[in-house]
Amino acid sequence: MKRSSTHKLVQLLAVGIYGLGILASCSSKATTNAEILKSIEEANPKEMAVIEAELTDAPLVPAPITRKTPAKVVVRLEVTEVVKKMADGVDYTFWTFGGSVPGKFIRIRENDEVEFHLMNHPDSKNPHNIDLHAVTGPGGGAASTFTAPGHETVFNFKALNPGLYVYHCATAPVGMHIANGMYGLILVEPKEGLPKVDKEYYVMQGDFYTKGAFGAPGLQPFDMEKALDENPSYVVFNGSVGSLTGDNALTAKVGETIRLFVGNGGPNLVSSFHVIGEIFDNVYTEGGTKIHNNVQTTLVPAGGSAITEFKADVPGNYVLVDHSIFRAFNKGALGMLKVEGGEDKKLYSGLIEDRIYQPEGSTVQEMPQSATPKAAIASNKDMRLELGKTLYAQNCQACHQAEGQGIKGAFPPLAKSDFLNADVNRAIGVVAHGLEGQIKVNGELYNSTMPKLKLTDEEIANVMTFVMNNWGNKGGEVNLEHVKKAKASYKH
Ligand code: HEC
Ligand SMILES: [Cu+2]
Repeated sequence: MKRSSTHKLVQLLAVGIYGLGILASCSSKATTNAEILKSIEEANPKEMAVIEAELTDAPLVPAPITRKTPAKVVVRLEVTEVVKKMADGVDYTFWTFGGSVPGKFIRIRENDEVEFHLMNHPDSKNPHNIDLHAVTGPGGGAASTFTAPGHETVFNFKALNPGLYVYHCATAPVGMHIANGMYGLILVEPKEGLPKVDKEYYVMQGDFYTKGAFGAPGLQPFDMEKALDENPSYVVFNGSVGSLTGDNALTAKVGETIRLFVGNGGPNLVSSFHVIGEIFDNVYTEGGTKIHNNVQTTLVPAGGSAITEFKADVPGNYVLVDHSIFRAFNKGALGMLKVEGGEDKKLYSGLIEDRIYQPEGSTVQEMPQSATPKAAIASNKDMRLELGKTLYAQNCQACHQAEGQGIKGAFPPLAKSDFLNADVNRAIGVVAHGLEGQIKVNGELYNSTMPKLKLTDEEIANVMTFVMNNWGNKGGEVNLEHVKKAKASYKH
């Protein structure tokens, strides 16, 4: 204590003289003693604190760094090879930094000196190493961290550049190690820290290559052919389909500021990261220092990152996607941010009106008196089936899929649906009113939202007749009477 306070005094004196010198020689630039002291401390810290790094699993990130000086930070990261869920009913042997995909989030400060320990669990079948893009040095650390199962390697590095960096395994075959999930993010906070926000989350995209197609059940092996063709069966956030939906959704309150640390492990695809219904106020493009304002979609390269910030102004569900949109709706790259709080109708009104639009000269003019649109009326079951087929393609197929098979974890099947066949009235009600909340279909839980669609009773009868007479459902005809009754008795 005493020693360091005398040190301080000597240093302050030195700073004082140095500062006077600067002030005398350069009057245009006001430099305070405190600033000079700080810069001296930065350059040669006296006694560096030794800190054990706090590591977190996605979507959580360690707390912001409040230290004003660099420290010696000890990072211990353990590689394990584990079987985990890729999607409902689909398993995969992931190779992980810390037990899950993406790897643990590491948070350090510019000029920190990191003592990095890489442990490879004795049960692993492969050697692994680590290349941290935040490291200046051969292989980003890979050259010093080749670690056989049951071994631990150690190396030190100094975090020279602030930014959000990807780390990944770089053991041959490199592509396969990355394709199996060996990547994560390390944040090097700038000396001055990042501006305070209310919520911070960790989201990392990756593409996966399985022998079976999307949704094919069971333990799926890695498919080298598909990886070479860059034709993934899965593109997901945080290691699995549904990792950020339903109960796993990110949350925020109206008025809060949100920062997403977004990474892309690849191995192959570039992400067009977008949050449906939000505009990023700030994007630290490619995880660097430059901030772009008012961005809709930001590119996150394979092996790259971005930091996005926005304020939650309007309550509702916001969907995180790779805007290469088939990946989102058909391969898993879809997450959810639930924003709760009061509405401000000035910012977003919700639907105010839905009325018939008939431009002048429009051909739809047979019933000028009527407020309802002219729709084809089915006079028999065959006609219902015919019309229902088109209605299905236009209104349902995007979610429930062409053969009514649905998408596991997101959209329940209509094909052989026990939910549907057990109570057709209830199903009609679902189509007429929409549905929110948890339901069980063929043994799978769904906890999502089916929107209220704008269909007439006639159209509902047709599309439901079509659904009931296809894909192994129990048949029958749904007519106008059924729809009216079902609507009247519907409660959910
Ligand atoms: C935007 C996506 C979407 C569209 C479009 C959509 N649905 Fe759904 N549907 C869902 C979701 C999600 C659920 C489950 C809701 C829940 O979890 O509470 C669902 C549930 C259902 C169910 C009950 C569960 C089952 O599998 O039997 C039926 C029946 C149904 N939808 C029929 C239809 C029909 C018919 C159409 C077209 C007229 C349609 N849906 C259009 C998303 C959609
Ligand atoms: Cu590896």
